[in-house]
Amino acid sequence: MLGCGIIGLPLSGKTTIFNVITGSGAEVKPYAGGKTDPNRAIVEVPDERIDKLTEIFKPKKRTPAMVEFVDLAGLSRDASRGAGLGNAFLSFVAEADALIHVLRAFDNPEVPHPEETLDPLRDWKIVETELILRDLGLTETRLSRLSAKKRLLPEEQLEADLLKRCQEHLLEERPLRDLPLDEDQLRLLRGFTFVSLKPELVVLNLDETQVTDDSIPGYEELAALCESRGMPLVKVYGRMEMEMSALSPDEQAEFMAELHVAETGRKRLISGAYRLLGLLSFFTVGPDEVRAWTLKGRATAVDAAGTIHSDLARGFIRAQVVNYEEFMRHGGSFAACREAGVLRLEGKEYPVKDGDILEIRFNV
Ligand SMILES: Nc1nc2c(ncn2[C@@H]2O[C@H](COP(=O)(O)OP(=O)(O)O)[C@@H](O)[C@H]2O)c(=O)[nH]1
Ligand SMILES: [Mg+2]
Repeated sequence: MLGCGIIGLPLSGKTTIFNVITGSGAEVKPYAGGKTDPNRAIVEVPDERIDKLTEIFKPKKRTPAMVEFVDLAGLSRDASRGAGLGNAFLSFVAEADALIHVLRAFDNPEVPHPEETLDPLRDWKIVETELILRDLGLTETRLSRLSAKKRLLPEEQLEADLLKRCQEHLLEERPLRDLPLDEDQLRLLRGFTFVSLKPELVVLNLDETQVTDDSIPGYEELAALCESRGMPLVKVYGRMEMEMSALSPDEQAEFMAELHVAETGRKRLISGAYRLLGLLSFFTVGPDEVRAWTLKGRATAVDAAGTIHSDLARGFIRAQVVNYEEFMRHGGSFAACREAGVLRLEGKEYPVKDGDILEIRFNV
């Protein structure tokens, strides 16, 4: 299962955001500073398509797509040099497929700020620098090991050249996710589990009083940075939304109207994370089960078949495909889709698209 790690300075609201995501309105656990074992939760990806398909097929079982979230202990300044929970923390970060970086924008006199003042952009840089320094350490260790060799094999030379490029980039204080790399290069780097290479979603944790952008310190610079670096930025009223999940849907709607948000933070965070991970969903439908399956990036019909069962990939003949949108346009009926000629048969190499409804024909 793919997972997102929640990172940020201590007391930025990571556990609060974790509780928003898991929908538990429980009181925030006290600051987990002395703890290295993170909280984990596997949550359902909200997707109205699976709800609609369930209404149509009335299956015995409904299985949505799932993503894991991990609430990590706070990362402090100098963590890459072993300060605080430094290295233990960074090894948990290395396990994640994507990062959710929580920045504190809320003012709360009862909750001390580890850097004393409110400055989300500065906080982002502190944590980002720790990720960069950790990766820099890894490149240096490996490069010095390679340069100690008398002669490099061709693939080692390739690795050394690539690591030098990474090192130069990191020395400019840039995360590796900004470095253009092709698939082969990414494969070469995979074993290092570089933390600054992981895609990042930035969460601005707001207080319920901060409904306008000018009430958020340094908002414009932060938004510009996220824009230029291709990082999605999500504003969430952390504590408020956490408490809200204990309320009735009507009461929730009322609060959301007051805060001028159309969708709950929970939905925006989970959907954002799903997209960030580069995931797409395809569906299988029938009287027994309506199910969303997860694929990563570019995947073919035979990859999809293999996700369901290895037998389906082995004995793959054809996939019957119709996209969800098309299916709904034809009244949610396969017969109508067939008549209209939109129900297609595709071969092994067909690139599966988000929302495809598949039926695999196979023979083993
Ligand atoms: N006023 C206010 N306080 C918040 C908000 N989010 C979190 N807090 C408080 O900040 C403290 C630290 O939050 P927590 O989620 O434990 O931070 P963590 O150390 O990053 O996990 C808790 O006392 C929260 O109640 C918020 O949006 N507004
Ligand atoms: Mg915490």
